[in-house]
Order: sequence, then C-alpha cells, then structure tokens
Amino acid sequence: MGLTTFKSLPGNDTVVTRALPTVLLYDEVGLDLFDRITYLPEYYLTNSEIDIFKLHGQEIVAEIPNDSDVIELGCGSLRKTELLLDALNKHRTGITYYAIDVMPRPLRESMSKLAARFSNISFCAMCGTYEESLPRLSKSTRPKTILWLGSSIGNYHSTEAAQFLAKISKTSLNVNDAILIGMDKQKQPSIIMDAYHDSQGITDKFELNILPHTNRIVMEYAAQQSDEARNSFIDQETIEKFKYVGFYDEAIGRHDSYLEACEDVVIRWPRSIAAQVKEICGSDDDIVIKRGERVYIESSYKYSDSAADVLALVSGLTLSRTWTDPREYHMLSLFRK
Ligand code: AVJ
Repeated sequence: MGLTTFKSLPGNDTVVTRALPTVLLYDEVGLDLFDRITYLPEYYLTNSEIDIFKLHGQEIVAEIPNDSDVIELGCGSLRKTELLLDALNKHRTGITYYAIDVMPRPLRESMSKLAARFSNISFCAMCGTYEESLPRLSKSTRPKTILWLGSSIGNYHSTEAAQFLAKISKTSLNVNDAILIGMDKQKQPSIIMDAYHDSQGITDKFELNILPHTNRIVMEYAAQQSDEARNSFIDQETIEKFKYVGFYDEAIGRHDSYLEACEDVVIRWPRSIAAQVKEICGSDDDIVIKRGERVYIESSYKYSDSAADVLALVSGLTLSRTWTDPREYHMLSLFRK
C-alpha cells in the first residue's frame, strides 16, 4: 500500500498533481479524529442518520429476518449502529453481527462494549479492508443484510460505487439478501462546506493525519528491507508545510479534500526501498511539490433524490425502500438482490 502513495495524477492539472489513497486517513489516530468529527455540530451527517434510526428503526428492523447475518462495512466506533443493534436485540433472535474495519484495537474495543450490552446477538469482528473481508462471508447461506452507513459510499466515484455494489452482489449475496446504504443528500452548499470546515479545526487534523500515517507505512516497509537507520520519509517539518483545503462542486454534488503545500516541499524515498519504488512507480526521484500545489485526499459525494434509483439500475439490485430524516439531509436506502 505504501508505495502507491503520492501517485502522480494523469492529465495536465497544474494545481492537483498527486494523490494519496483515501483509506490512509484511517489509522488509530484517524479513526479517533473521525469519531470526534461525528459529534461536531457542523457535521450533520451522523446525527441525521441517527435521526433516521430513531424515527424509522422499527420499519428498518422489520426488513431484517430472524436467524440472519448483519454485516457492517467500516463500522468505526459503532455509534450509529448501536440503535439498530438495540432494536435487533429486542425484536429478533439468532442474529449474528459481523463488523468489518481496518484497525484491530478500536474494532475490538467497540465490539466488546456492545457484546456485553446486547446478549441476544452474536458478535464477530473482522479486521481488514472490505475487499479482504467480504469473500470470507460469502459462504454463509443464512439471509444477509449488509450495512454500509454514514455516507461511506460518498468516498466512491459514482461508477465505482455501482461497480462495487455489483461485485458485492455477485460474490456475497443470495437472492433476497439486502444492502442498507446511508447516502448524504445534495443540499445548500454552505451547509456542506461547514460540515467539512468545522470551527474547531478537527477536520484539518483528520485530513493532515494522512501524512504521519503514510510516513509510518513507508518507514515500516523500508525497515523490512534493511536496517538502515532513517528517521523519516515525511518528517514533522514537512508535514507542517501542508494545510487542508476543501471545495464543494454544486453541479456535481461532490466535496473534495486536498492537502495544499504552503511552501515548496521535497520528499525523499528511503534509500533501502529505491529499487521497489522504481519498479512500482517508474522512478524513485524525489517527490517535489511546489507551493500552491495540492495533493488529493478524498471525495465526498452528495446524492440527488434520484441517485438511489440510478445506483440500483447500474448495480443490478432492486431499490426496495428509502427513509430520510426530518430535515431531509440524509437518506437510508435498502437494496435487494
Ligand atoms: C467517513 C467518508 C463519510 O466523507 O463525510 C469527514 C469522511 N472527511 N470529514 C465524509 C470525512 C472529512 C466522511 N466519510
């Protein structure tokens, strides 16, 4: 993973020249910062989704049969899922809940907390990316409901999201199995801009944290190749040269996050992995980022009213129901195979 970092982007965009994989936002620090974001007054997404569970929890649970598997992709701290699990614990029997996430410790901690509270549900934590974990579940013949909440789908470009769903459907779902997806809706741009530019600067910390995480991954890889002593790939001084910037494109319905260099930056690959870097990236040249250039981090797509229909059409699933919160900021849609 580390060597795909700072991939040069094709095309002749002079400002956005490189990209880091979005998933690198989530190490332990990143998960914790994201959890703090979900409590921010400006970050309406989580609260809206919680409102939907509070208002429509019973109807949602009615769609999940007894003796079935509930599988959550990217469960995070499980704050929003707790409401659903509470309802399942009360109204259902024989439910096994599988949580998939990338960091082992936070996953274990949130799961053990819930396992103690909801004794009618069996809990199973699966540490890894979606791609690693889903194939392990495909063998089960019990009915399945996959949860993909919190607008995580928003990180996927439109066609990729549909392709990803089609793939899940093909490899992991039986006929009538369901996927419940939380999608953030298009709305007044200033509300969206505020959600990604909070007044306490937590979002800035969250986005910038991708740099120390990237550094650690590359350095761990370098250490495996040789014991050459090198402190850093991206050192603290370099990190401080970047600032977070984000923009909302209303026509597309997408917020994009970047790290912008406030001064010229030069990053050197550790010598011990020069050969591997050359093989994978085509060159082990220093990474030069000029003042004002941006490194792309993530996109957060906002969906129109008809987006769920389009997603169903392209992925080959059937859109069965959609719930929304009173402000109509967010939607939860249930798709079936
Ligand atoms: C976890 C992908 C849903 O895009 O809103 C929050 C991540 N980035 N603030 C989002 C995020 C900046 C979040 N998702």
